Amino acid sequence: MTLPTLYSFRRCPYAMRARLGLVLAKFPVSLREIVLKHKPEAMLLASPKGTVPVLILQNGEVIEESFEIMCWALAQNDPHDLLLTATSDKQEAAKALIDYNDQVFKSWLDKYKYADRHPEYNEQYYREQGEVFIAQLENLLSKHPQLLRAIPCIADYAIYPFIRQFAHVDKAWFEQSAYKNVQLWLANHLQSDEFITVMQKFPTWLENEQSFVFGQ
Ligand SMILES: N[C@@H](CCC(=O)N[C@@H](CS)C(=O)NCC(=O)O)C(=O)O
Repeated sequence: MTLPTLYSFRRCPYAMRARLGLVLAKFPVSLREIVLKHKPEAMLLASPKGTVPVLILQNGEVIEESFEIMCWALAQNDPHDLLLTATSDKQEAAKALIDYNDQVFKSWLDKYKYADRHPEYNEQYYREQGEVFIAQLENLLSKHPQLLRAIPCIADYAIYPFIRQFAHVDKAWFEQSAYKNVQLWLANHLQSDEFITVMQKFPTWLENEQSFVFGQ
């Protein structure tokens, strides 16, 4: 049986999110690890916008947004209701958190990571803008161990790869910060089997056009 093809880049938080969705759904794909500076022609033909992740289904359908890949994978198999189909208010809350992450937090994160390329403000300023979201997560995590309930849902998995990047910009600062619930939540996810699986290293597809079965 041919598997769907996933174009992926190990260190991209959007691609991590998509791989997490596939692993959580136990849905295997044929993974092609790419290099952002040399995107394969076949990927650009399928998805001219040129971002990873891209999932190409057996029927030729192309899914080129990481959140949609998660939703597609979980729609195939979601024993823990990570999609929150049973609670529409939580489903909306999850979507709102993910939208804020992608539309607002991510751009502050990029400026915090590369503050020297954005001299309008300093690193601390960019970190403080990012902290608005971190404080919101801290508040949610003070109510339950995961963002919207006792066990993780799609929002936890879609968001923590980005919080990991934020924490890594200045680890010492993050570890001494007041965000104790976020620290614990992040540390637990980073030690999880799913995260270890999604961070496996694969040779790039460009070199020998070799794909790897991922997510079994
Ligand atoms: N909205 C997209 C964003 C994906 C995205 O921006 N991925 C980055 C890598 S982290 C990318 O491919 N950038 C293209 C490039 O750097 O050339 C999604 O959710 O999948």
